[in-house]
Amino acid sequence: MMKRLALLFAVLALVAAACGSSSSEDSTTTTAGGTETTVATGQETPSGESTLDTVIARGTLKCGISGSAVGFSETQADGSATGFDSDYCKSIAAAVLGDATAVEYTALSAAQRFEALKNNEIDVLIRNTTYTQSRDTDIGMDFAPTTYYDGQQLMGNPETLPGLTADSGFEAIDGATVCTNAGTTTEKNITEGASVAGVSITLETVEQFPEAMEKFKAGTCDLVTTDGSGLFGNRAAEVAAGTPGAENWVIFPKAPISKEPLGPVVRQNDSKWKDVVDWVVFASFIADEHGVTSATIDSMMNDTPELTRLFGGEGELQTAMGLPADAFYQSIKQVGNYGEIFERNLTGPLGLERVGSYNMQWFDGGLIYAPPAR
Ligand SMILES: N[C@@H](CCC(=O)N[C@@H](CS)C(=O)NCC(=O)O)C(=O)O
Repeated sequence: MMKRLALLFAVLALVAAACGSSSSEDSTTTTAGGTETTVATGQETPSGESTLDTVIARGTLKCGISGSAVGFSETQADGSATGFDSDYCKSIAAAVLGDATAVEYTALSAAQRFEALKNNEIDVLIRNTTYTQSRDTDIGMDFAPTTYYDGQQLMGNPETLPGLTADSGFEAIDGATVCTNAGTTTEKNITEGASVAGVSITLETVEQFPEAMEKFKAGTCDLVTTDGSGLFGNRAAEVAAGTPGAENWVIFPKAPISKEPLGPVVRQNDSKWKDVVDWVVFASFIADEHGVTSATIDSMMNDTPELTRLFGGEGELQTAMGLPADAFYQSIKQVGNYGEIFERNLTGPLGLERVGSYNMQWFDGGLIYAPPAR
């Protein structure tokens, strides 16, 4: 009898330990790559309230950005930021707080970003971040709609790699030292791609992508690799800065080696907040779809019943989400629609074309598609 009781207690102890280990979902574990972290999968906000309540009570939005991603988020001397990603921080602040300037930016490296979100250092992460299965599940994030459909490419200098052209492929990188920043899909894709193609590379990772650019210019790295938009932006910036030969740097292969759907990220299980971030993005898509811009919104906001609802008139749905009725009017009025944000940050200054890319509206052959506002 005593033996059976002892066995029962031993089994119960094991069960308890197993239950205990499930609560260790709250602990941080480093993946094999050493760059991404697994975070809590349970309640993510400190006191059980939605991040929406926290942001409203604080009166500012804490937005995690890169701060050094050309065209996407570049920190300015006064602490503000410019770029496609940081404009979405502003759109969220305009919607929730009525003020696009009510944003505190935190510059984060790729390797730091998910931990910062997990630790409530930021309310939303908008940092060239690719939506992947592991980030959505194992790492405990939730992804808002994709705002930029990207793909990974490489960049090289044909003066040091003779014969390199935009038509080159993996064969051109055999034996090369390839540099990128750590904690990214980039390092995984290039390692996997080279192995599948049967070529051998030396991968060197740095903390921030600008360091990879410095090594590339110094000749320590034969090639750099990241999202195509990043390569395009960096090359344009170097040409503008007068870096000798930068205009001849080759971005290849023509067909990117991966899919990199980039967009805002929130902590998982914070559905009220995710709805807000989702619909700020969708509102920018719908305004773009109807040609409603920051300049035309006052005259066009009642052109269709959907626009009337979306911008706070009859049938509006924003107050039911915990937002002011005019939340999306403020986003568009203060920051602009999707096309304006794209043009202002990417096409205008860098020559990154939206036309012909997946970032066109669905009716123009692209993937930008918002559900109906009703
Ligand atoms: N989209 C990839 C790559 C993200 C990434 O780090 N992109 C570079 C390309 S521009 C970047 O943001 N660099 C700026 C920095 O390192 O601060 C990911 O989510 O892992």
